[in-house]
Amino acid sequence: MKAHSLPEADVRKLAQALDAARLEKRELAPLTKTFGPFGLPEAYAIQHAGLALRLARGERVVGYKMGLTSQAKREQMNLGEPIYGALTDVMRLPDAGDISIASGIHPKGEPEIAFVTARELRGSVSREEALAACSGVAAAIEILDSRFVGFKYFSLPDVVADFCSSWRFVLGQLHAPREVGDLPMRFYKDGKLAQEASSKAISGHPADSLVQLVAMLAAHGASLPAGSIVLAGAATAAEPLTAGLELRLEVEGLGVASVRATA
Ligand code: OOG
Ligand code: MG
Repeated sequence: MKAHSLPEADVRKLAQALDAARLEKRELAPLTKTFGPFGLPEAYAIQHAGLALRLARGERVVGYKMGLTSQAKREQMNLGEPIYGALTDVMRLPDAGDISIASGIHPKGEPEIAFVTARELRGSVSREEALAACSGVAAAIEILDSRFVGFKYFSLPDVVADFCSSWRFVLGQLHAPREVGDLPMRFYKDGKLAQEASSKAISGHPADSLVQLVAMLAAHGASLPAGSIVLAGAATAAEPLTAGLELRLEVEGLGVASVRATA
């Protein structure tokens, strides 16, 4: 992993604070406010230490998410550049299933496209190479939850340290890889259209999120293993979950993913 300037004891302490907040379902003030400022290399080190805590409890990494890959999300969060976080097996929900709001803090859902890789990807790859390494693509809903107060006013290092607000995700049916560069995406709340965008809102082309992820992993001395799930980032702003709400994403040519919130 890239060098960072925080003592390991601080990295562990901050990772444990976030981990405890998540498990106890309570909000935390932004770490950069309570602990003091730190940069992105430190933030990724905290995220990796938090992941180690989860792996020690038996969770398994199943892939990665990219975040802030669309202008709509960068504006909603008032933060400026793409970030990545690990996804584990316990974050995945069945399609068309339920998620209890009370099992989180203040969850939101957002419309995404997911890739599944069949071959390892490493270093600097082209969009074509990234797509050629995929065995599947699907409509996906990411359900974010931030451990920070009010889900707002945090800095890029805060959100990276906090697993990039990862919490749960849902994949629709997997399809064979296909052209996904400009697909209409419609996000419905209880059957009413709430958000709409082209898939090109995601990094200009969702596969470019995959390219960027592989480059960011390489900067941390890692590759993207075969069999990874990759969330390319939301095409639009996220929608808060409320009890009883059904979120449904339709991606033209790629099918549907849905989830229902319960109290
Ligand atoms: C950060 C995570 C952003 C996306 O798809 O853009 C993200 C946040 O919004 O809290 O997952
Ligand atoms: Mg997302």
